[in-house]
Amino acid sequence: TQTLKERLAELIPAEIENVKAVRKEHGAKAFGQVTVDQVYGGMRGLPALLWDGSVLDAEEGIRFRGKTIPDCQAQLPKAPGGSEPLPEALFWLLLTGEVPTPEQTQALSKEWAARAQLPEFVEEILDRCPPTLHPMTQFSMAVTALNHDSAFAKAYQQGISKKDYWGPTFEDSMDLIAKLPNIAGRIYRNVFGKGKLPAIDPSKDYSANLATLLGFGDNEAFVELLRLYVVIHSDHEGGNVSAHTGKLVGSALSDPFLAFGASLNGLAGPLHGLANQEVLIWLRKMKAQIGDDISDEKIKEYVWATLKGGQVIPGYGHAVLRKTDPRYTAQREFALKHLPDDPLFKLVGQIYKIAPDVLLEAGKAKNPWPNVDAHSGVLLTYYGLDQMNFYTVLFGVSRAFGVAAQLIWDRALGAPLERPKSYSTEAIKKIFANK
Ligand code: CMX
Repeated sequence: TQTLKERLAELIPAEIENVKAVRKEHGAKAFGQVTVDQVYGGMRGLPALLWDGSVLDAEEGIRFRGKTIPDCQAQLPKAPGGSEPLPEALFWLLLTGEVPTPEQTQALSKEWAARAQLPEFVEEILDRCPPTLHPMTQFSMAVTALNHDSAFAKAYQQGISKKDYWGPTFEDSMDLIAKLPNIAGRIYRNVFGKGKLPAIDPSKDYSANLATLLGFGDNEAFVELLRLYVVIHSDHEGGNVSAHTGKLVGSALSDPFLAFGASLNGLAGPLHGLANQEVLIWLRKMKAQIGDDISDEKIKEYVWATLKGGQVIPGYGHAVLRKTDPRYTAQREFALKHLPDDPLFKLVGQIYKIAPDVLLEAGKAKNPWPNVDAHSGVLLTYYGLDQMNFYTVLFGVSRAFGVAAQLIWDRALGAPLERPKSYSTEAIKKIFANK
């Protein structure tokens, strides 16, 4: 059967022609106006980036190469006896727009297992980190250090031709994804005193290995959760902080390790990926304050108190979405199937009935509905992974899939250095002085 790299090599020439044709026909057309408010307002809604793996609709949520999360659950290959899609298959889909065969999916599991080992010095870097250093900081350091063995950086030094950039970028991306379970597992075990890291099993899929490295490999339901988790966290179009950062840094021809290390530093922010940690902290505080018998009225008061304290409700709101995040819904459905009576799950469901009305009444947030981070921690906690400052690492493992896929395409399509225009407030005043 054909490998992912072989299939990609077939698809690239046609896509280069496709892009040429689009630019020839539409290149000079305008999307619309750019307002001064967008410059001050975090570029919200500004059409500025090409991103092929996924597109986000404000009402409907994410589609990976045109497929919704339920489509992926129905159509992508699964593990024997499993019902969640395999992240291996999702990566193939993100890169090619096609659903791989079960054999092709399995070949990716094998290839990633074969590439999983870390250089010894990276293991040492992690082992020397104090357990008080945040897991995301450790994660970013280790990923950045993998640049030591980058095929792209080496090929560039040897004078590789621009048209061949995608090949070593692909190799680095495969290595990056393959090595993440060992990095994540090592951080988890070091920080939380969980003993020695077991070896990767080449006969197991990516998520099963990740679960084993974290110490939960015997729990098949947890492995299924990780499969779903990685798929839904993989990609969320190009403008979010982690995706855009990876693309931006990659545009300087920094290799995938440097580019994705930068993505992780953005994901580590509380308004982005760290929100999954913040949700759990917020829930625990709520329980500590209110006790176990939590009425709707008490929740309402707690949500109001958070807002009045000048803080955000973590896990609620979104820069693009205007409805409940389908990634939240997918996790809720998983919970209904596997842990319907879990008290923390019930609490999250209860908050879902209350927080949106409070946010609407407060009148600031454009989207009062929950996002992906409102639900993920509760599922992990249920299976015993209750060290919440580790949660964003799992988001990071997943986000590598989307960022890597676009980095490969960016190099294949010869994407240029990113360099938008900036203005000072004085310059803006001058430009519009007489308009
Ligand atoms: N709680 C309280 N206030 C909120 C809010 C929330 N959950 N969501 C938005 N707001 C506020 C904003 O802080 C902003 O206030 P100011 O005008 O005082 O600055 C106002 O409502 C308008 O913001 P917005 O246009 O609705 O939202 P943005 O596009 O600026 O920001 C986001 C989006 C996600 C950062 C914001 O909704 C938020 O802070 N949510 C909580 C953190 C969170 O869950 N982040 C995870 C997002 C998903 C992910 O990336 O992982």
